[in-house]
Amino acid sequence: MEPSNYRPEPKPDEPTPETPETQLSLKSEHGPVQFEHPEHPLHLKQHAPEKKATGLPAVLNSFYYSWSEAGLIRGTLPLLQLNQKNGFDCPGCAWPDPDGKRSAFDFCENGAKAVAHESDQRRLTADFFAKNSIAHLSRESDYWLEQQGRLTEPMVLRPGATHYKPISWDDAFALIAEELNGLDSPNEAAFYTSGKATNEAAFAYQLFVRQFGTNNLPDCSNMCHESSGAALSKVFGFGKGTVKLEDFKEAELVFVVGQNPGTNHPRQLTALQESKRHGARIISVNPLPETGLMSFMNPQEPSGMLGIATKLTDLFLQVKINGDVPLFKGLLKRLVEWEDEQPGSTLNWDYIHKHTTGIDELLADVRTANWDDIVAGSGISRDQIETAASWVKQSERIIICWCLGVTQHRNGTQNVQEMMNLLMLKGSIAKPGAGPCCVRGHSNVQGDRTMGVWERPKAEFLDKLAKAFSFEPPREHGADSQKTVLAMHEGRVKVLVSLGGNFLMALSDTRFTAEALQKTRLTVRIGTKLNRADLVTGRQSLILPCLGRTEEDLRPATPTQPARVQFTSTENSMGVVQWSTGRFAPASTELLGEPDIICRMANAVLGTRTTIDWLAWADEYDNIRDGIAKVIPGCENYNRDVRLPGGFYLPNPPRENRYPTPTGKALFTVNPLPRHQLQPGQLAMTTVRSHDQFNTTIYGLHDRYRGLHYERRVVMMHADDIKDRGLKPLQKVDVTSHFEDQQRTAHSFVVVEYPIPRGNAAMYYPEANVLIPIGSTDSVSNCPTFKHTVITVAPAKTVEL
Ligand SMILES: Nc1nc2c(c(=O)[nH]1)N[C@H]1C(S)=C(S)[C@@H](COP(=O)(O)OP(=O)(O)OC[C@H]3O[C@@H](n4cnc5c(=O)[nH]c(N)nc54)[C@H](O)[C@@H]3O)O[C@H]1N2
Ligand SMILES: Nc1nc2c(c(=O)[nH]1)N[C@H]1C(S)=C(S)[C@@H](COP(=O)(O)OP(=O)(O)OC[C@H]3O[C@@H](n4cnc5c(=O)[nH]c(N)nc54)[C@H](O)[C@@H]3O)O[C@H]1N2
Ligand SMILES: [Mo]
Repeated sequence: MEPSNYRPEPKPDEPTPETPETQLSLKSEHGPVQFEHPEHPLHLKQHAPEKKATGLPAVLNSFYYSWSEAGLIRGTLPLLQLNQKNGFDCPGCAWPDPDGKRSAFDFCENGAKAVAHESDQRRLTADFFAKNSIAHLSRESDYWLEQQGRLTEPMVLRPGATHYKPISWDDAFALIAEELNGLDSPNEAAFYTSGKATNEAAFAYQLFVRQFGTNNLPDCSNMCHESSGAALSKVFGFGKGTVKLEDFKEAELVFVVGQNPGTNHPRQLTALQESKRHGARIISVNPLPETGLMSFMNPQEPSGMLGIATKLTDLFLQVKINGDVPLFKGLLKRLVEWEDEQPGSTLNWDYIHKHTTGIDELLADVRTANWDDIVAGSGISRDQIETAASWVKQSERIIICWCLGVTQHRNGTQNVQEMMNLLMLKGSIAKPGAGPCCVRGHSNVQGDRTMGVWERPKAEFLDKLAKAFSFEPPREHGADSQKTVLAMHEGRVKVLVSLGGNFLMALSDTRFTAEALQKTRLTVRIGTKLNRADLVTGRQSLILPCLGRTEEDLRPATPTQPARVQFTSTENSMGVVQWSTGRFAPASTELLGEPDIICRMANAVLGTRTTIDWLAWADEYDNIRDGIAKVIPGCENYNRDVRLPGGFYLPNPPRENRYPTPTGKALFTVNPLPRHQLQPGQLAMTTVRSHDQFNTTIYGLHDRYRGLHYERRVVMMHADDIKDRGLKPLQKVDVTSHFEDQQRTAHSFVVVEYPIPRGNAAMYYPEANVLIPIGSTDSVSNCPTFKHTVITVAPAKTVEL
């Protein structure tokens, strides 16, 4: 088998302060730094996309990758503990674990890679930072940076310094306190969260930030499912999906929209297989024929290991990029036509009358929608819409699953709302086998929101926080991720603290975000591995290394107490909260748990201005959980319930047909067809993840299912679109994006022929982020339009990168 990972050699040359700025680098007081690194290690190899997902190759790949990163023992043991009731929560995606018995192999290839990446045997020591300037490091690829191993001790980059130097934890916290307390207003600081942070870390963090005095709590959710939260809150009065894992057995029809589960949520394929085995049909809606959607070999079954696959998708609707509102409007229109022809035949009036408002406006909108616009906008024929609509008509129990292909658009919120209209017309909610299934990304992104990490907190939440901790939290809404970048760029935000993640590479408009970061006084990142956000920094920068999920957070014995292990807890995509505890020796004795770091930081920054004994919280996470119990609905007995085997479900009103909207009913919404006016030569471009990455962390250079190997700087295009532009497959090109009167160019990509609709293109995230305009966001949720950028593609010019 081809290796999933490879080890490039570092470049020996050291840039000098005189090195000129290039397309990809900026000057800074720390030397010239590259905010992006184009990597062409080997030549692109393209095979036909694979036809079946998972099975033996995936299991072999898991072990192969784990052993090469972590060694035989440290590589294998964590895999067997993944997602077990007494093990740790998978640091990969947020797909839930079964409530009942769990198989020892209940992990997926990509969960295994996430674990192995953390179990890395290599170490980044002070010596490494002494040898390598940040200018030098920035000339290495993102892949190379994370390959250097685990961070082992706190490091600081001082004003004008070219190298990071070690700093003690206490001095690091003192520096943060000095910078934060020196600001003119608490709103001059922002506190980012990546969705891996556990509930304890998230709760302590948001409380610290609010006691400090701001709601500037941007998070990765702002760039991810913000549109889902906005839509679900408006429609149902509650921002989460309602489906449980067992519902998949009872569904008659399952939609999978804008999602690539074979790569990003592999364990979802088992649930879809269950649906099929219980007689359900599956409709997939995607511009790309993703392998995992089509058929699946279950690695937990002998037949799956032998390569016998279950066909998953019964109807593949290959929508155009952003064709989802037109498609769903077509389905709604056909249902309403049948209902108008034969009243009572198609819609669930009982549900509509009892539980909803707004039906008249919806019917008027749907009746006047034009079939030509629907077909042109969606790219789906009347015949296919007819088939899909007839299946909807015949089904009472419908699940709609969706992810980023739906949310990251200018009308992402409306995409979700239009899908919810369909469920509501059919009364397909609040019953077994039916409802919205909003498939979350990061393993605890949903939990972080539950715990209060949100820049626009509700008044009730702040009231409870105020009462529980006797302080007056700030009421003014804070900045989300996009607004934080703009505020840093304008000099209004001067300190950025990141709880995990990679703010630089995850955000849109990489050059603009890099400039914004460089204008700050201090950037702080709590992380496990080095990434580019540690190299494109403020005037000063701190790297605070933390324990990973797999590692034991051990408190040694004291004269008064025996040794204790601290555990944490997370919430999955379906609202189940459970504990997670690492079993392995930490990568370094200097590492601290994330909650520990946050509480010590809070103690240093807030000093006597706090009502909380932060050091007691740092020492014993039960104290944090007692705090959670006072504030978060459904967590009243948190310390007890979280210890239950398999955890507990959080309350979910719409699951019980209760809708906490202003009217107490679910709301039908009217969602206009998006209008896109592409000029001649332009394409609509979407960004996707490969099979060998977790967000900005690149594990290797194989996108196995799509058949693309050894190159990530690709533009997937329809064969005729390549020909029309006088290009050839595998030709080197430059890509330019067009937004308002702005243009951005990304150099040195390769065109590949791919079965994608005409007029569409796909590129990988994060390489394409230089093209995504900072100002292009969803009009309601402000989520960046990562799935729709207007581009042109032209033969490559030779430029100095
Ligand atoms: N292994 C692995 N697992 C992950 C992640 C990872 O990077 N690696 N990331 C995690 C995170 S944070 C998240 S949020 C999720 C992301 O999970 P996904 O949403 O599956 O991730 P993407 O690769 O962005 O895929 C989006 C899908 O939408 C399709 N698409 C693009 N544009 C459109 C459109 O206009 N309409 C429709 N209907 N479809 C469209 C694409 O072809 C692609 O199949 O996965 C999580 N799990
Ligand atoms: N073009 C484009 N851009 C996108 C997207 C897209 O689809 N297209 N998707 C968006 C989405 S959905 C998301 S969620 C964001 C992701 O944005 P982020 O969450 O900010 O990015 P990640 O790549 O997940 O973060 C990786 C880093 O997290 C750190 N890390 C890993 N494990 C731990 C841990 O246990 N603790 C701590 N403290 N740190 C840890 C490591 O140092 C690693 O380098 O990107 C967004 N950006
Ligand atoms: Mo995400």
